[in-house]
Amino acid sequence: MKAESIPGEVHVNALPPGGELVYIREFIDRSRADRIFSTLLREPFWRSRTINMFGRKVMQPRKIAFQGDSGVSYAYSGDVHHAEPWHEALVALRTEIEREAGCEFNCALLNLYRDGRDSMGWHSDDEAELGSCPTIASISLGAVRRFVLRSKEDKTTKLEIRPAHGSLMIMRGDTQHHWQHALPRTALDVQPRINLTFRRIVRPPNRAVRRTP
Ligand SMILES: O=C(O)CCC(=O)C(=O)O
Repeated sequence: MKAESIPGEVHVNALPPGGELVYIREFIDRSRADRIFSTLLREPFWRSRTINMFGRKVMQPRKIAFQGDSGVSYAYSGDVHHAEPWHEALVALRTEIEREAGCEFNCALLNLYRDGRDSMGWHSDDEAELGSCPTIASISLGAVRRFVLRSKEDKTTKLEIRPAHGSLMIMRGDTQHHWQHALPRTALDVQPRINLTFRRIVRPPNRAVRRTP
């Protein structure tokens, strides 16, 4: 399976046996996407984090930030993170994404992939604090990278998307129950990419932490 895209088109991919992925190629117009990308890239809030894997501390291959409403916490990368205030560039964007997705978000995880060596390993966004069928809305900015999904039931069943600069991808329904996703590293010479994933924390984390390599 492969989702091809043409400008402005909306793709809705059913993900049997459960879940749905919506891809909107030109959710943010080019000049605004350029502005948000270059503003966020310059911000000092990006952090390198370690993750505990099999008793060892490993540096995560990307930089991250976590922003949201006051008092929101999220357990990931081996720790509980408390939301920093929303960056002004994300405030209007959040409302537009909520309108599109038909639900509300109270936080966003920001990922900065500096080059092709930065990546995100296979995982599902299935932490208990996101509730049982979370809607995850993901904005891509900057370099185009491969975003891949694979079925948990049959790991050879895959879907690949190359999210465009300014695009929006929404995973909803049972997607996190049946599918994992990843952003693989690449040997290609690629420029930085920023990804903003808007989420809704529905209950406080219980320190059962997400470990995403
Ligand atoms: O950078 C991406 O598109 C993937 C981000 C992701 O998988 C996550 O934040 O859970």
